Amino acid sequence: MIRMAPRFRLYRDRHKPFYYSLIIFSILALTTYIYLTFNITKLTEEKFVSYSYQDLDSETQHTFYKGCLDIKSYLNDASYRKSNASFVMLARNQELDDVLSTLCDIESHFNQWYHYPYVFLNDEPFTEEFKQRVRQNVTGSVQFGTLKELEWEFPNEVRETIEFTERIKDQADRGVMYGDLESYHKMCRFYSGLFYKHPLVRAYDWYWRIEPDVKFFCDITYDPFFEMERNGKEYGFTVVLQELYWSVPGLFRATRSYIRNNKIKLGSLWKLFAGSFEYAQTNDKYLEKTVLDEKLLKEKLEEKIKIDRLLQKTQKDDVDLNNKDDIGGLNHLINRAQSKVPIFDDKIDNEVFNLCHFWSNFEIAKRTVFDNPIYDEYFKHLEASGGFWKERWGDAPVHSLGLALTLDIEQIHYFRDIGYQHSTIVHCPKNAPQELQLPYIAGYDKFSKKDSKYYDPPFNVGSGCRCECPSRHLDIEDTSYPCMDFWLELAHGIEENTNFGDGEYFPYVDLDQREEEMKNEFYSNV
Ligand SMILES: Nc1nc2c(ncn2[C@@H]2O[C@H](COP(=O)(O)OP(=O)(O)OP(=O)(O)O)[C@@H](O)[C@H]2O)c(=O)[nH]1
Ligand SMILES: *[C@@H]1O[C@H](CO)[C@@H](O)[C@H](O)[C@H]1NC(C)=O
Ligand SMILES: *[C@@H]1O[C@H](CO)[C@@H](O)[C@H](O)[C@H]1NC(C)=O
Ligand SMILES: [Mg+2]
Repeated sequence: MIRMAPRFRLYRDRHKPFYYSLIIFSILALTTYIYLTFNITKLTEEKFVSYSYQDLDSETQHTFYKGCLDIKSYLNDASYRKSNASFVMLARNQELDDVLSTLCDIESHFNQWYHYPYVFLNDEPFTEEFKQRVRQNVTGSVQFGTLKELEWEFPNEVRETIEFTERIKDQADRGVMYGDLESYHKMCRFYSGLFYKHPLVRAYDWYWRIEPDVKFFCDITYDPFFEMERNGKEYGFTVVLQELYWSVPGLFRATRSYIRNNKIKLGSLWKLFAGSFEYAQTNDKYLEKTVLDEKLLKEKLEEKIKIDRLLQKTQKDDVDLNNKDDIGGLNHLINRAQSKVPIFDDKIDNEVFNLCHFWSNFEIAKRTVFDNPIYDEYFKHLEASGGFWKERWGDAPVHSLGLALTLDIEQIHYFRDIGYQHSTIVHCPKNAPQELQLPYIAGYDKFSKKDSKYYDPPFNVGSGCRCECPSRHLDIEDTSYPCMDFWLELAHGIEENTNFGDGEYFPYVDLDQREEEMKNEFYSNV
């Protein structure tokens, strides 16, 4: 699987003997290298091959297609119908250039063939110039909407408090990213709980959220809305990563209290965002609080077994301080007396937020994943807690936790074949093999493109169509630890150490049983 540097240059010249020994040495080194790599790879189950070079598909989670499709026949297929969908972008008038740059990417890579409409939203009216230039540069219809003051601003009773200004200001002192920008808080609140209620957004069943100054790198030759619908998907993402802890310290507590008070039965997507402390089933209160994983289980059970044995011996007055086992038991007893039961500040209902979330500046989703009573009430609950201004809750973690209230992992789609960049974060796939690439045919002359020699080279397990990734980019897929790992475990149904069913976690191991097994192992030959 590992690919080696494509070419290296040897300087053939005068010193032939040196040259030959160099070749022999190289061959030896190479053989050793291949041998070692092969074995290491086998030993570590290919852990060292970056995700971006691997086939990550599973039966339920895979790209809809590999490479490019013939768009004409796709559109003419009897089963195809255009979805009830639109793009949605919130933007300011002064961002026009960045807006056009995004539109250019969207049109040239996708919409020139599909002509989906656009909805633009702004807290102020869009200028004529903005509207005109946008209309000139897209191939779908465009609607411009404003937000009534009530939707955009925080509620009056909140804005009038001194605490409101103070809390936003003090986030600057505490170094919360964007924390002291009131407009940023408003934007996060708007995207968290209001955009899907806007009449222009409600006029469609599906939406694709885009932002000014984002980039797309690959051609999307199929209709993502239609494919999601036909594959039972409701929410699609391109980037999953961890949130900055200090922007959301209270979000998980507020979310859990909503779940508890409303007896919400969670979807299996919850497992992507919540870590569970429900590890061991036991009546022993001490062990229940301390055994949180397999390593602690071994440690703490051994301790318990040895202490129990020592105590038994004490009763029979049979303790022998020259006996290694008895001394061991004593040491365990002392260790236990000195050790503290761990306290977790953020352990709520036996769970912790792992900070993973889908990055919401890109979303392709069914509107009703948010526009439904459960999510709506959830937003109201969050709003009432004040977290959108007391802290700087982003719409991304709010969306993710909110989605997990209702959705199962199978309803989520990873658009791995869509190359995307927002700020410095890039996901860009490897191109599918050559036989799955097709020549580019412009839907509109103005989008005529560069020569195919500029496309990235094909790759045996790639999925992209005519991608031109930024050179030497570090893919977020390879750096988004631990979220990508969690996603892949769930996508492949191989997550370990968790039992989740009926909307909640339950203990993973029976501690009494493990204790019996361990005891037998220790004392079988006594
Ligand atoms: N109309 C309007 N749009 C806004 C406002 N604040 C943010 N937005 C839009 O909301 C989206 C996200 O806001 P940004 O400030 O770019 O947030 P970000 O992308 O997380 O942060 P950056 O990395 O700084 O770009 C963009 O589409 C902005 O145009 C606002 O006050 N008014
Ligand atoms: C937008 O359209 C106008 C008029 O067709 C054109 O002159 C301009 O170059 C376009 N801008 C972009 C960014 O495509
Ligand atoms: C699209 O969906 C919206 C919201 O569900 C609905 O009101 C509208 O009639 C639909 N449009 C079409 C063309 O089906
Ligand atoms: Mg931005």
